[in-house]
Order: sequence, then structure tokens, then C-alpha cells
Amino acid sequence: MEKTLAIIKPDAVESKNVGKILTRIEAEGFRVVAFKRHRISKTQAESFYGEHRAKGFFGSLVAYMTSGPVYVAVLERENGVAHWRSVMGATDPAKADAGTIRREFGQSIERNAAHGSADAADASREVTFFFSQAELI
Ligand code: 3AN
Repeated sequence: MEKTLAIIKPDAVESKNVGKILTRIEAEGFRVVAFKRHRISKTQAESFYGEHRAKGFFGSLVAYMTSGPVYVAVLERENGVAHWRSVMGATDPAKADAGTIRREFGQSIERNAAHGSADAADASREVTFFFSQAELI
């Protein structure tokens, strides 16, 4: 079993797609081992997306991720990291395969409905970023 971090981003919360995305997560065989509503601070967003600091979209990405509440979740499944990324689809919803979450719910390459860890090392860092050990049930 492998854990990954998912974020239901502000656009998907605003458009009331949290329930649909959770239904899809469970249908894909994930166990939701932690789940909470959270308002990401500017400091947190800058740190979480630190690898993108030099990119032109960094300021806009931080503003978007702090613009409203999100839901952060720890999902667990066999091959969890790669499977969640395939369920989300490509970063740009316009290029994501039909039936993926970003294709269905994303609005733009920035406002793309969901986040998923890039690899196992990233997942471990990201889970610890948002959750204490006691919250992982
Ligand atoms: P992914 O989330 O698919 O792993 P990353 O890590 O390249 O993609 O980008 C992190 C986040 O930054 C994306 N989920 C998206 O919200 C935003 N982003 C990525 N590329 C762009 C871009 N070219 N313009 C605006 N926002 C972007």
C-alpha cells in the first residue's frame, strides 16, 4: 500500500465538486486515511510549491491556492502515487484525457481542480507537510 497527498483545490471547492471528486477517489479503490478542510497560508503555499519559485506563474499560483479553502487528503492504495496522478490527468485540463478529474472539473492549467504528489519521496514530504502522524488513521 502506498500513500499519496491529494488536494481538492479552491476552484473545485468553489464549484461544489468536492463530493463528486471524493466519490471518484473511493471508486478508484483508495482508502481515505486523512481528510480535512484547510485554508492554505501564503507562507505555506510558497513553501509547498517552492520548486516552482523561479517560474513566471509562481505568484499567481500562490494567490490562487490561498484564495479560498481547500480539502487536503491522504489517499492509500496499491501504486497510490502513480494511480492518483493518472486519475487526475495532465496538468492542463485541455490536454487531459477524457474522464480524468482535471478534464472534467479543471478550468485552466493553473485552476486545475486537484493536486497529487509527483513521486513517493514527494508524497512522504507532502503528507508530513499537512498532517501529523496522529491524524493518519
Ligand atoms: P502537477 O500539479 O501536474 O504535478 P506542476 O508540479 O508542474 O504540475 O505544477 C504545479 C501547479 O502549478 C499545477 N498543478 C498548476 O496549478 C500550476 N501550473 C503548472 N504549470 C502552470 C502554467 N504553465 N501556468 C500556470 N500555472 C501552472
